[in-house]
Amino acid sequence: AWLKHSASEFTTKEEFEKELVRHIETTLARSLYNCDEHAAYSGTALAFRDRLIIEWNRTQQRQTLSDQKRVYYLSLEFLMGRALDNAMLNVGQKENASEGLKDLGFRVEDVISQEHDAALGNGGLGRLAACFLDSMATLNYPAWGYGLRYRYGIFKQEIVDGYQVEIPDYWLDNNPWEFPRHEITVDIQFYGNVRKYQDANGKTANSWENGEIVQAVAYDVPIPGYGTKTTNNLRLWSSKASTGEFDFQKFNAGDYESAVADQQRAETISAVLYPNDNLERGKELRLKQQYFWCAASLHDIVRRFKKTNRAWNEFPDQIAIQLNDTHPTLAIVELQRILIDLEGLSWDEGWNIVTKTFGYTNHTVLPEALEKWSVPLLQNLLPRHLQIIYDVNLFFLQQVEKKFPNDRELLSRVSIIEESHPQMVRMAYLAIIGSHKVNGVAELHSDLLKSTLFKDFVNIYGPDRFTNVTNGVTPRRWLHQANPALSALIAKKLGGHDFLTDLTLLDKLEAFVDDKEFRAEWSEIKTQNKLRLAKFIQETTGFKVNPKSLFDVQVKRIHEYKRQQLNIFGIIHRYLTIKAMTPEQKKKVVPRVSIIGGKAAPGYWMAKTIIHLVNKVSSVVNQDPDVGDLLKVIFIEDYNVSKAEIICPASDLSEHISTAGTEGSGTSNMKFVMNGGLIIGTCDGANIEITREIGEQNIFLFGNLAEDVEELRHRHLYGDFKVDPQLAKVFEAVKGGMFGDAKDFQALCSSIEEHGDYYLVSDDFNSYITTHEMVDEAFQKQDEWLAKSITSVARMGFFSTDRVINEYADSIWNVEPLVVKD
Ligand code: 26Y
Repeated sequence: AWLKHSASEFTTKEEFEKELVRHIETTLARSLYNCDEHAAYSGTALAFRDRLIIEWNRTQQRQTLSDQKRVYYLSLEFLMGRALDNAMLNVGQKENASEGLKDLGFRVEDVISQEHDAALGNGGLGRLAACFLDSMATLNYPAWGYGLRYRYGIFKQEIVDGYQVEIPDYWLDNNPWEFPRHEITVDIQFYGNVRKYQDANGKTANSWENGEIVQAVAYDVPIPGYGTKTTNNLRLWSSKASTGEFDFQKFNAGDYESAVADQQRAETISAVLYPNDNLERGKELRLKQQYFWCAASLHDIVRRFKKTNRAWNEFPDQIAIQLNDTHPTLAIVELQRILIDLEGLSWDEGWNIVTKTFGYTNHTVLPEALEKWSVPLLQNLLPRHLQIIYDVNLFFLQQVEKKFPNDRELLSRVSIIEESHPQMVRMAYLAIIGSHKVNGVAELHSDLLKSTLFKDFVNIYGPDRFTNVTNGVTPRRWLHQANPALSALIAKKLGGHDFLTDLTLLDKLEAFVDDKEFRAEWSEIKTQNKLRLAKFIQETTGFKVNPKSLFDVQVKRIHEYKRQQLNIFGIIHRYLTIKAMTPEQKKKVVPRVSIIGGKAAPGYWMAKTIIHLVNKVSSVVNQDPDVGDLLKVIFIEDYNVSKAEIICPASDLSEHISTAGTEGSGTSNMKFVMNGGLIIGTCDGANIEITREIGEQNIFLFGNLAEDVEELRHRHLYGDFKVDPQLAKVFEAVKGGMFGDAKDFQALCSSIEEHGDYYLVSDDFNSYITTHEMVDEAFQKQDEWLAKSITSVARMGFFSTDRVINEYADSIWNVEPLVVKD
C-alpha cells in the first residue's frame, strides 16, 4: 500500500526525530555524538524545509494550473527575521519538534535562537513586506515577493564607549531557507545608447544597444502560510558577471585583471542593503540596484505571462504589481519599454496595460525621503528609460494642459522633471502617473498625502486614484510566536486558536475583563515575559533591572522625527526630579526601566548623537545610589526582529511619540498593544486609529496636533521662541557635564534652542512629562491597568495584516484567493 505521506511530511514526534537524525547524519555528515546546538538547528531546519518544499511545489503547480490573477509585491526590503520558529508554527509541528529535540537533549528555544536573522531591511517598510508575505500565504492568495538577495543585510550595531559602530552583516553561509535557481537568469543591461530604426512596417522604433550586461540569478525562499498548504515564493535576485561571449572578450584578450574587476563590479550590485531609512542620497549604485531588480522581476513576470499565450491586453487581468514605495518605480518604465520596444505594441496600448497593472504605496511625507534621480545619471545609466520618462511626462502634461488650460504654475508643479540644476526626476510623480491606485498607510497619512504632497494630482485625476489602507502586523509572528503563553491563554478562553486567522475574534475576550482568575493569569504572563527580558538585559548589558518596575520601551530606527530625543530628555527630567526628592518622597515613586533601542543610519550624525546621549545617561543613572531601582536606563544594542520578539511581549508601556503628521503609520505600536502593553503616543500615524478602536481611556495621548504643526514651526522661526522651562533645566544639566563632555551634545540642544526646534520637542515637552505622570498613577492601580491591557488586546482585531491584504486584494489588485482542497 502507498504511504499516506512521504517521510518528510512527518506528523509525529517519532517521524520528526527520524528526519532530524537523517539530516544530521547524512546531509550534515555529523554524528549524533558530536551534535551541538548549531547542528541541531541545521538538522531541524532541513527537516522543516523538506516539508515546505513539497507544499511549495504543489502550490506553484496549483497556481499555474488555475491560471488566475497573481500578485507580485516588489520591495527592496524584506525584513524577515528568523524562519524556523515561524515554519514550525505555520505547519503546526512545533510541539512534535520540541519533544523530539528534547529526546536528543536540546531545548527548542536554544535551537531556534541559533538562526541568524534574515535582515534584508531597515525598519517598518521592510517588516511590513514580511508581514504581507505571511498574510498573503495564509489567505491563499497566489502571490510572490520580488526583492534583492543582499550579501550583507542591515549592519550589526555595536556600542563602543557609548558610540554606535557598524559591523557588516554577512549572513548567507549555511542559510537553509534559500534555493539557488542557477537555471533562472536574466541578462540586465546598463549604459549604452539608443538607436532609432525603421521597423518592418516602416515605423520608427528604438533599440537600446551596446550596454554592459550583468546577470541576475534567482534565489527562491519558501513562504508558508499558517494552517494552510499554500506555500508561496519570495524570489530574490543576486547579481553576477554575465557569462555571455561579449564579456569573455577581455579574458580572451588576456586582460585578466580588468576582467576580474568587471566581475567584482557586477557582484557589487547585490552586495549591500543601503542602511538609510527615510533618507534619500542619490547614489548611482542604489539606482543600479533598483533597475537590476525591477528589470529582472519584470522579465520573469512577462516570461511567465507569455507561456499562457494570452493577448497582451489580458496582462492586467492576470497580473497585479504592487510597488512598495517609489523604490521600484522603474518597473513602470521597464514594462512600457518591454511592451513598445520589444513586443511592438503602440504607446497607448502599452501605457494602458501599464497603468492597469501597477499600484503604488507611499510610506512617508518626509521631504528628505522622497526619491529624486538626476537626469544626467539616468541619461548615462538608462538612456532609453529616460526617453520614455520624458514621453510619459509629455503626454501627462498635455492632459493636464487640456483640463487646466494656461496654468503654467501647475504644469511646473506636477511635471515629473524638476527644473533644478541638475534636473531631477521625481519618482513619486512618475509612480502616481503610472499606477491606477495610490495608497497611504494610515488614515491621517493618506489624508495628508491628498491635502499636501499629492494635492495637484487629486485635482487632475479626481479623488478615486487615492486611497487608504491602514497597516497591520501578522498575529502569527507578533502574538502566537513572540508570546506563546498569551496566545495559549487566549485560546483557552476562546476555545481554540481561530483568532490567529480571524483576529476580530479577540473581541470575545472582553467578556472576561472582570474575571479575577483570568486577570491573574494575564498578569502572570506579563511578569514572565518581563523576567525573560530582564534576563536578556542582564546577559547583554550587565545591568540588573527589577521586573516589578514599569517597563517603558521605545524601539525603532533612530530618527529626529521619531523623537528619541524627547524620550531621553524626559528621562533626564525624571532623573533630576528623583535626585531632588526626600527619602519620604522617593517612597511614592513608581520604579521605571526605560528601554531604548534602534539603529542610526551610519551617516546620520544627529541620530548617532542621540544614541550617544542615551548610553551616557544610562551609565550615569544606573550606578547612581540616590536612584537605585527607581530608574534604570537601558540601551538595547543591535535591535532587530528576533529581539523585538522578546521585547514586545515584555513592555508595560511603549513610546510612539513622533511629531504629529510625520509618521506614516508605525507598526510596532500595533505589536505592543497586541501583547497587552499600553501606549504613550502622539496623535500621529496609526496611533489615531488604535485609539479609535481601543478607546481613549486605554491610551496615553499627548502633544500638539498635526494641523497645528505648520504654524508652530513658523512661529519658532519668526516669532518669539522660548524653551520650555523644564526642558531648559534638562539642558542645563547636560551642558553642565552631568553626562560627560557637554560639547558632545551641543548640536542636540542647539537644534531646539537655536535652530527652530523643527520637531517641536519643546512645544510637546510639558504635555509629555505630565502624561508620564498620569502613566505612573495609572500603573499603581494595577487592577485598572490590567483591565486596560485586556480590553485593548480584545479590540485590536482590525490591525491584522490579514485585513490589510484583503483590502489590497479587493480595492487595488482585484485578485481572489486560490482555495486549497485536500
Ligand atoms: C529612499 C530610501 C533612502 C528610503 C529607504 C527606506 C526611504 C524610505 C525607507 C523606509 C521607509 C519606512 O520604513 N517607512 C515606514 O513604513 C512603515 C510601513 O508602512 C510605516 O509604518 C512607517 O510609519 C514608515 O516610516
